[in-house]
Formats: sequence, C-alpha cells, structure tokens
Amino acid sequence: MNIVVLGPGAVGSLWAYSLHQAGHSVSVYSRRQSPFIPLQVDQHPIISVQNNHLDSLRNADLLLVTVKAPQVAQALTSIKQEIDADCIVVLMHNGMGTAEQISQLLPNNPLLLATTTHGALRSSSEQVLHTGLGSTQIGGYNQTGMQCQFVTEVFHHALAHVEWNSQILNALWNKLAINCAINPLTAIHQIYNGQLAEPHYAEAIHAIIGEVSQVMNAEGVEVTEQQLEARIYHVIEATAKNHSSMQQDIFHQRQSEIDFITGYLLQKAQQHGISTPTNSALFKHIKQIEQSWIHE
Ligand code: KPL
Repeated sequence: MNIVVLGPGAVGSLWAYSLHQAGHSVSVYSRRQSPFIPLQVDQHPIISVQNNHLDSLRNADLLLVTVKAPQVAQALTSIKQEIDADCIVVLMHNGMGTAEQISQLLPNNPLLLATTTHGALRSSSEQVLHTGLGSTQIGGYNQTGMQCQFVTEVFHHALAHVEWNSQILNALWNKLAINCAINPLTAIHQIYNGQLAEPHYAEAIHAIIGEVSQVMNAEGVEVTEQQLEARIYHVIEATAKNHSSMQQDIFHQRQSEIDFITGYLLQKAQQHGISTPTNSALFKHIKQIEQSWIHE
C-alpha cells in the first residue's frame, strides 16, 4: 500500500518504520524541512523515507495520523486538498473528539480510529526506542470506515498484535477513563504514574472514576466503578516508573491534551446533565497552568 504517516513522533515513527519493513511504500509528513528523513527503531538498520512529498500524499491509499489530538484538525486542514476521497484515514492518539472534527472536514473518506498500548520513546532525531510491546485496536468510525477491516491485517503484519474492534468508541472511552485519572493528577503534582498508588491520592481517583463511569454509562458504554478502578490501578502499577504524557507536556510547557481528555468528558457530561466537580476542577487547574506561561 502507499502509506503516509502524518506526524512521525515516537509512535508515528514506530509505525512508519514497521509498515516500511513490512513492504509498504511509506513516507511521512512532518514539520521538518528536509525531503528525506532517517528512521531507526532500536538497533535495527536505519532507513530513509520521503518527507512532505506531495505526490506520495496525493497517491496515498492510507493516511495514518499520529499527531497529538490538539494538532489533528489543523494538520489535516492544511493538506486537505491533496487527500484523495478514497484514501483511508486512521487517527491514532490519546483522547477523543477529533473524529467528530475530521468526519466534517473529510466527509467522504473512510475514517478509522485506533488505540495502541505500544511504548515508544524518541532517543534522537532519527532513533526511536520500542520501550514496551503492546497491542493495537482499530475500528471504523463512519460507514465506509467500517468496511475497511482488512486494515487490521496490514497493521498486524507490520506490528503485532492488532485487533479489529467493531465498538472502537468503547475502547477509546476505556482508554479515556485511564487518562482522566492518571494524566491531570500526575501533571499537576509533577509525579511518576506509580506515585498515584499512594493513599492520599485514593480519594481523588475514586471521585474521578465515579464521574467518568456515569458519563460512560450515559454514552452507552457498560462499565462499573469497580471495573474502572481495577483497570486504572493496574495501569498505575504497570507504568509506575513512567511519566504520563501530560506530566511531560506541562513540565516542558507544551500545550497538553486536556481538551481532548478531561475536556471531552466534561462536554459529554454536560450533554447528559451529569455533574462532574472533581474533573472540572482538574480541567481548570491544568488550564490555569497553561495560561500562566503566556503571562510569564
Ligand atoms: O496513556 C498514558 C499517557 O501517559 O498519556 C498512560 C496510560 C497514562 C501512561 O502513561
């Protein structure tokens, strides 16, 4: 397939490299200016892929979008004219809310959503470390996207394990719940994920989960508070020595994904008339931190 990866950060580069090694014609679109960029995963051979190559984009069968949620709409708007109406668009990032934006921007394209638990870390401008073997779920968002189940094989062949999920929004909601509990707290307190297991965070986590589970149920996602709590503490333990993406964004004074994590939750809660005082306070706190940089 002709595949373009939009936003070759750590996860995007891992996929670009893996899809290239699986025999596909892969190029990337990035903020970098050079016509070719080198890619390497761990100690595997370095490859060179075309960057910002208009013809590759025009001929793309599949566009894998791995920029962060706040950049998705802007990145796709800038190249919209060059995307063929048959090109399959796959969104892969933390958070929710971009699918609504992109299905309006590219109404005719098959739209798929994916969530992955692979760990990837950029160690230099060309090298990415595959820090954790994970799995990926993928599913259709619109009618034509739902007919693209074959993409599962393409992705699975490149970087196992990949499963088709006909209820992909449920999977994204479950990931969102984990991000709502871990990301704002670790960012505000500037702590490792594992520190959230300390007893003084239990009350806050419990309150977050209570609100998130109500919104999930109202959205038709069946889940109990107990199930969410068990999953969240499992991730806290499994990623104990990691910093969350929001902790990193706040530390480096970069715009966080709060609008597409807690912000998305609050938007849905409001539509269902569910009160969310704990998540609202966390949302405001992160926003205040982000706004304080502007005045520095
Ligand atoms: O997805 C994550 C993130 O950091 O954004 C978790 C699961 C919380 C792992 O750090």
